[in-house]
Amino acid sequence: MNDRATDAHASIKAALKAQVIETPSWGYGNSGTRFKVFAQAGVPRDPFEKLDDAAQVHAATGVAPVVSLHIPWDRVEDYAALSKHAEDRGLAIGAINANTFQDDAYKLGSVTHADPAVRRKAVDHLLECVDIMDATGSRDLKLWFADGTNYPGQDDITARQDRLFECLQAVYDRLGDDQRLVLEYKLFEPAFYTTDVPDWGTAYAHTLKLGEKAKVVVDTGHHAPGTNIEFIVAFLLREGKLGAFDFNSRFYADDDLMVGAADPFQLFRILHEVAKNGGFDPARQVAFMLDQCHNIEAKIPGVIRSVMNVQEATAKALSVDLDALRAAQRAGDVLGANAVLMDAYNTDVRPLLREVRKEMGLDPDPLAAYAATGWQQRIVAERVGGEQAGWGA
Ligand code: PSV
Ligand code: MN
Repeated sequence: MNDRATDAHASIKAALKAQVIETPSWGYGNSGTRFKVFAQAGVPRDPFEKLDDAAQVHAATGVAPVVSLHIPWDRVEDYAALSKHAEDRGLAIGAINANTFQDDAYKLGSVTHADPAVRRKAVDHLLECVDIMDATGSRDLKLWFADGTNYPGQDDITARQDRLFECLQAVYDRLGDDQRLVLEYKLFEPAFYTTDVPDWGTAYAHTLKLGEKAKVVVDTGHHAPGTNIEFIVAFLLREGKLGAFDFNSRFYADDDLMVGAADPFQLFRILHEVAKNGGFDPARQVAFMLDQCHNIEAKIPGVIRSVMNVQEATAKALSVDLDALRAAQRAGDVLGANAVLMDAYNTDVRPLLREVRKEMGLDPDPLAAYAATGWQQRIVAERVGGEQAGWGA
């Protein structure tokens, strides 16, 4: 290796060691489609046990020390105790995901509902989530609204935007100095005609109006097929409005499959924009979260595999020779520029990641490391009785 290559190698390794991937509490619980939830043996029965499983993922990978919660699925009596439970296992509480989509009152919407009493109920829940952030040290309130309409004429599109903004403003005003509101968009589902926050433009406009503490969440499964997600990422980063990712992969709609499973090249292209635009710098405060459901695969190994997929795409993205890329771009060398990018994508970064893990004092193979702990056999034997956690459907 020449000096330049040695420096690049060292800085890629440093960035990989510093990476933080946030895992979702609901990924450890039972889940399924709207047709069937398949229960698995050993699944957690409460949020404390979910954190115990998340700690296994962190122990095996060394880069997953943060766990997002979902309220009410993770509602507990004592949030300080939950936060302490996390801390004792080397974890921290990440985003608090609000839920205004599973109550009968929300049939026609939550924060966009025509009835002020329903909007009040929704805002009260969002404010409860901010209280939970205070108690757990969480930085981010993550908002996704199932709000929308199924039929033309059902409700007034503009009035719904007005109601949405008014509610967002009330919640934004309650945030502490170091807290943020991150707004997630999704093209459709459960509403099929209009959705009130369907795309990044709508999320961007609302967060821009709200202020500095409001950012956009890009859930990779929430776009129309063929959407250029890396463009959205580049744009939001440029505007300082990229708050977080919800990583998962999709073949059809919001499939919530393991990130990097369906289209690893897309994940690489997205993370290339992140790397090129400084998005891995902790000061930019981009949260790299998973939002997945492991319906048929083993859950803890499924989360570990997902973390590894993000690491691999990150290592490739960090391997792009940006000087060579920019030189080719300036020269109008279309094929040369494309080749620089493809060289990085086609690099086998697995040996590099094994090296990184060894230097972090970890087993180079996280899945083998997890299997060797015997944790899976232990939870299957011990977690009997009680009600297994699920996503509440
Ligand atoms: C909605 O589809 C979503 O992506 C949001 O992030 C939710 O909070 C999450 O899934 C879990 O339901
Ligand atoms: Mn999501």
